[in-house]
Amino acid sequence: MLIRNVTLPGREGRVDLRVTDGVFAAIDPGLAASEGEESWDAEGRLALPPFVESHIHLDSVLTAGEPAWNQSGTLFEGIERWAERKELLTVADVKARVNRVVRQQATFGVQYIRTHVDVTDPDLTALRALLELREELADFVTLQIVAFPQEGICSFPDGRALMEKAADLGADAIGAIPHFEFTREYAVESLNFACDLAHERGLLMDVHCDEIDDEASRGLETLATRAYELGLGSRVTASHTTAMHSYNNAYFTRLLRLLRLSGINFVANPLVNTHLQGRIDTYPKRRGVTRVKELTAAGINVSFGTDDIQDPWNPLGTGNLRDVVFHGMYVTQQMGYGELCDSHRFVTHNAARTLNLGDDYGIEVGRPARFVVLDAPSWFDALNWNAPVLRSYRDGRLIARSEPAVREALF
Ligand code: 17E
Ligand code: FE2
Repeated sequence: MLIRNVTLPGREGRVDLRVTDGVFAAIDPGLAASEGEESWDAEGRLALPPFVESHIHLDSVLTAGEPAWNQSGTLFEGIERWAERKELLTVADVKARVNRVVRQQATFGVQYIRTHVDVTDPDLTALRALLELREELADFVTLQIVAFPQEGICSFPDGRALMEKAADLGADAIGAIPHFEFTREYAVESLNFACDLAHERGLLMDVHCDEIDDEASRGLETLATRAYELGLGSRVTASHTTAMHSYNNAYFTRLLRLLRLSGINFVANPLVNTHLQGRIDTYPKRRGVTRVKELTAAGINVSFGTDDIQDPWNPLGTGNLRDVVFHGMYVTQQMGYGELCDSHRFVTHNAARTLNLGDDYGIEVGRPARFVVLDAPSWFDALNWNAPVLRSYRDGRLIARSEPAVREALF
């Protein structure tokens, strides 16, 4: 198969992509279609590697208002509302909602999803559903499952045993939630437990870390230290880290050295954290997004995630990562032309690094032919105009498509 005349980010001129046996066989200008070879002219449109959703809670999608809405807009009321909905979960219910959202995200060019799944449930219902879906959907999307203890590891009955059970059942990554534990001691203990579990089992880690407007919430220093000492480094991710927004600069500057040394990744969720954080501030009201610009400048890997879609923590959302980048660039004040041109990286290459996707990801000869073609000549235009993903290919197979949007002024 030949996809002719695509634009690649950072490369002058148009190139053709030849795909043979599901792999990029050649990437060059002016390739000639061979006899009978299927070919499509992209007419200069942008091709990118698939989008990577580096942080979402698929178990709770499409449950907003069931049985009650989050009226205060705080993280903590969200956790209470979710606890009510969690009682009603069945495997069939979770699978139906997740199937819908995964297909929705596929139409926006997403092919990799790291999902947190609440394991503070004695039946582990959501985890069982997601483990089934990871297999059933594997030809279309790579699902990475984080065992996420929404109500704590040390503060929830049998929390440690549930985490171990989740690892036994096949979770890909271990989570934690230090800022929700009853005490600072439990916060540290839960992080030590989670790091040891990930280390022993050879699993990835992704911690909901300091998602609170409390500058004294300092789980991150413990996580980064353990990651450093155990040599877990880039296999570890600190998600949210919104307390970092409130850290004093002296503390942050000292912390930055450790973060760099540790090699851990960060995920910011700019849509949801600008909604959940700052809720008990009067004015000035904090934005509550971690220090993306400063971490990036220090050479630390940061990606952006959706966090959630129409659930107790976010009444809105479609799963289009363009919206996350669009808002994220505004709220982190990364609006320089060069920053905007590169900003797809927060949901492509940087996110792939968060997921530890390795050398299989990217539009390069010899790699799996996974890519999307957007209806725009550049990422700058695609971002600005919310250009649809016209085609999404996975190992050379077309797995999702959309039509160009038609808009015209009638005067
Ligand atoms: N759970 C949590 O602890 N934090 C969040 N932002 C969401 C769920 C969405
Ligand atoms: Fe989250």
